[in-house]
Amino acid sequence: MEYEFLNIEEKSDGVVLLTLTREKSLNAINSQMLNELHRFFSHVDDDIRCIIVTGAGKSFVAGADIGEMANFTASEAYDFAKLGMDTFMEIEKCRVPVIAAVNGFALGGGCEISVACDIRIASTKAKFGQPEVGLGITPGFGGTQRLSRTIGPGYAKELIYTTEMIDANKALEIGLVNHVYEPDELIDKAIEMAKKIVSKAPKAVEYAKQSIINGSQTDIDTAMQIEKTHFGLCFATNDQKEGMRAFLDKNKPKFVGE
Ligand code: CO8
Repeated sequence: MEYEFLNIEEKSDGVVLLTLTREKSLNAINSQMLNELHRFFSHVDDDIRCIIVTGAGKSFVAGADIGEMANFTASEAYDFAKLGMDTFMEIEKCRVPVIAAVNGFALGGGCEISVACDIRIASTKAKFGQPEVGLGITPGFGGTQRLSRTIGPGYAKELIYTTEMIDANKALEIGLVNHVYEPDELIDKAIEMAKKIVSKAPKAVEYAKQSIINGSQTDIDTAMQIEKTHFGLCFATNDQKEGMRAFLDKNKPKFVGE
């Protein structure tokens, strides 16, 4: 598929590096980039096992495109927010894990897309923030919801109300990112993590993701039911037989993804 603002690079073992390439605008998200992201994440090929999202140049994503939004009517803004939310939901619910490798500015919609990913790692150059209320708007791509579910309402409110930008170390301290690396190590570290993930049983990873995502959005009894269902489904896969046989035979499992 052809994209103007996405570069899709297939690494080995089903790991894909998706780079946002609107570098002149610091990868600010416009409608076209959103449509392209939506197209990619709504049809993730069966052979893809883990996706890494990063930004070209010095920025991850410097937010939604302010030039495009400036003259929106209320109804156009609603439609833009809906497209962003639908797209980020595709990322959150993507069949395979998505790692955000945050290489620079992750502001507004940029912070929001990172939080829609399963795991965030950052370079020492990363900067996170939610500048929206300084522009007279609220976060509109899920930021008021996912950020507080990720770092708790206290820090989420502080970031959103003050618009203060934080660096990678502060992001690490508040649990917004899992690891911080030197800029030239970031993608290699993301690939290393992705390769660890894809070496495990694909269906088990998929079911674990579904249990975490769906379970975190419901009450604990329903969540446990979801976990039980996925746990049970694992026992209908060949990979469960292979994983346990390999352990008992003291050798390495060969997972086939079924
Ligand atoms: N939108 C459009 N263009 C942008 C954006 C953006 N968000 N960010 C940067 N750019 C452009 C600049 O205008 C500039 O373009 P040009 O060269 O043509 O003048 C180019 O990128 C380079 O930017 P700077 O010269 O400003 O680079 P600096 O290194 O000096 O500064 C900053 C970098 C600090 C990142 C600065 O560019 C900045 O503050 N950008 C805006 C950040 C921001 O406020 N982001 C939040 C946007 S709002 C949002 O994301 C809401 C999401 C929900 C939407 C809901 C739908 C209704």
